[in-house]
Amino acid sequence: SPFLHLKPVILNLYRKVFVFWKDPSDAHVVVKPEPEQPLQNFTVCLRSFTDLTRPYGLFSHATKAQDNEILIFKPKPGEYRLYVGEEFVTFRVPETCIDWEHICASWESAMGIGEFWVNGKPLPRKGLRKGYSVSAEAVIILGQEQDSFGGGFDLYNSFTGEMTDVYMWGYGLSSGKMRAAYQSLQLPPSALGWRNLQYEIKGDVAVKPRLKDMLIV
Ligand SMILES: *[C@@H]1O[C@H](CO)[C@@H](O)[C@H](O)[C@H]1NC(C)=O
Ligand SMILES: [Ca+2]
Repeated sequence: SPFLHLKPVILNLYRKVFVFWKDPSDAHVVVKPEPEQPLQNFTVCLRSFTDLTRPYGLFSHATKAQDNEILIFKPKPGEYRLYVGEEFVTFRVPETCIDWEHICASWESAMGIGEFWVNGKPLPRKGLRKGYSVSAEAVIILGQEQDSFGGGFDLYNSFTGEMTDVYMWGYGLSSGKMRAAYQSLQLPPSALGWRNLQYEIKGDVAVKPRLKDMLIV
């Protein structure tokens, strides 16, 4: 597994961002959740800033069996895809000006309901993969879409821009906590957290202080 060679830095990235500055690129960031466990429920949140109009992968959780085990992918402006266990649902979002965009995606196996929140507001819920369990032995990568375990990137599906506030929980966040994530308020303990992120940068990604005109305090 790529983790055998992972020498992760564990850092509080508060008020910092990853700058994915090369386009196209195979650059990415490997992140490691704690604990690693099979998931019947999850929530992933992150904030991104880009002027890309081509497709790109933001959050890619792949196992040896399935590369799109959990995937948040933007095929074009105004659309996000949430994949769970190789199936996906599409969430349509208003096309906005170039600004920071905060998203949270959650899924619960019992009913197979997926939620997608953009800038603190929910979109109509959609269903997929009822009764499924997301496998724990995964590689989680920011800024690329995996087509094989830990790799198989399409350089023209890479993310270029800035990313911050990446979190993952092994349960569905309440509406109040979804809004709290958008507002950068106090959040419950998470499997992946921006303030204690276990990560390794691969390639042309820089850690920089966030710019002052960022929307959120
Ligand atoms: C997943 O979420 C459902 C609904 O909130 C809950 O009933 C169930 O116990 C959760 N499963 C796990 C393993 O946490
Ligand atoms: Ca894939």
